[in-house]
Amino acid sequence: MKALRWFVGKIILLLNSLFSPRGIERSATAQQEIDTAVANMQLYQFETCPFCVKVRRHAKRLNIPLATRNAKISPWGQELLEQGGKRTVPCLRIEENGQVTWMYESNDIIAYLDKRFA
Ligand SMILES: N[C@@H](CCC(=O)N[C@@H](CS)C(=O)NCC(=O)O)C(=O)O
Repeated sequence: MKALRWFVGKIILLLNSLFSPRGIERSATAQQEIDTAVANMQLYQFETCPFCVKVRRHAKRLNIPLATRNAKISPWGQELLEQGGKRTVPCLRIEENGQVTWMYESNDIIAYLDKRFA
């Protein structure tokens, strides 16, 4: 089962890199504003989780440099559990005006990114 999961994970990563989405283009100024706005967000994720791949691909399509934190590696998994409330990925940590929001659910994250950056 573990070997199968490893194999499927590798296939997901291969397909993801073969069919990598093209990012939208912006003026240097507009891109700079986006880069600044996204600097207070981090995506807690697993490399081969299909829901995480979906969010990462969407971020690539929107051309936003979304920082990722591998929740399988210490201390991110523990931090996600303790501060977010559960270890499920993907989860987007958003820090705004000193307030932190932990957003779970890939579709909600994608909708949020669209609202902010599309
Ligand atoms: N409906 C969720 C599904 C997320 C999900 O099932 N994530 C799995 C990884 S692919 C997970 O975090 N499972 C809990 C765990 O592995 O601890 C979404 O779309 O974000």
